[in-house]
Amino acid sequence: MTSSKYPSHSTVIAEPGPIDLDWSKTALVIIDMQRDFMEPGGFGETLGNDVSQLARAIKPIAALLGMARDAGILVIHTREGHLPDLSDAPVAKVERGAPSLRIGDPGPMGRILIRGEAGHDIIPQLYPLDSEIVIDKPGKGAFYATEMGDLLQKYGIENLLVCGVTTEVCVNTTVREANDRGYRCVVVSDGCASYFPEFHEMGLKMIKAQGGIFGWVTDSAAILQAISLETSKATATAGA
Ligand code: C5J
Repeated sequence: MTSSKYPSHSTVIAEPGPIDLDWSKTALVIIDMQRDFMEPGGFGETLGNDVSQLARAIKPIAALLGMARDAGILVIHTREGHLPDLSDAPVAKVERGAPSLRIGDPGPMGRILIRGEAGHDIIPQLYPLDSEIVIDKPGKGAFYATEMGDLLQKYGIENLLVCGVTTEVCVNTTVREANDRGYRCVVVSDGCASYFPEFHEMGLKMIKAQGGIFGWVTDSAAILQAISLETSKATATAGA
């Protein structure tokens, strides 16, 4: 964290209980906000999903992204996708189900879920800055076959604020991977979405159940409020 305008740590109201976050050891992880999942003609729609269900996560993520950029909190974007020759795509993944187009097939936004194609890119509203980290992942989790673990270690990160799509697939898989590696994961409920609202609800419940078996759940307002409360306390103390 590089800005003195923000506190060094804050207590965030969350479930199953509040969590104190040292912002210098916290990264904002934005999972797979790609055109392939968010827009018509991409991977998500080929699977028969209503992609409009995911749009609700954009505004809360944009608010968190703005705060993180302002405060100098490490931002990591992820993208699910495969190499053009599909050498990193398991046959079991490519051949699964009965999609209208399979991974690698040409679609309206280029080849489905292939790195470098328009559909693989992140939506304009949340587009990464050149200075931000973008992790390309072949799987659902952000740690499998990626540099995620090394990067978090390099930056001294202990806590992850996780948002993105979809709640029960790539968000949950990443949180489970991170939890096993010792990271505290705080999942932002309104910054996640699913094609299936009931899976979104259950995906969040699974994380915070049993005393927070995989992590914590909060919302974007609670994070923004925790930061601004601590900031106003610091300002009042400085002025006393
Ligand atoms: C899916 C993802 N749902 N990003 N990927 O296949 O959640």
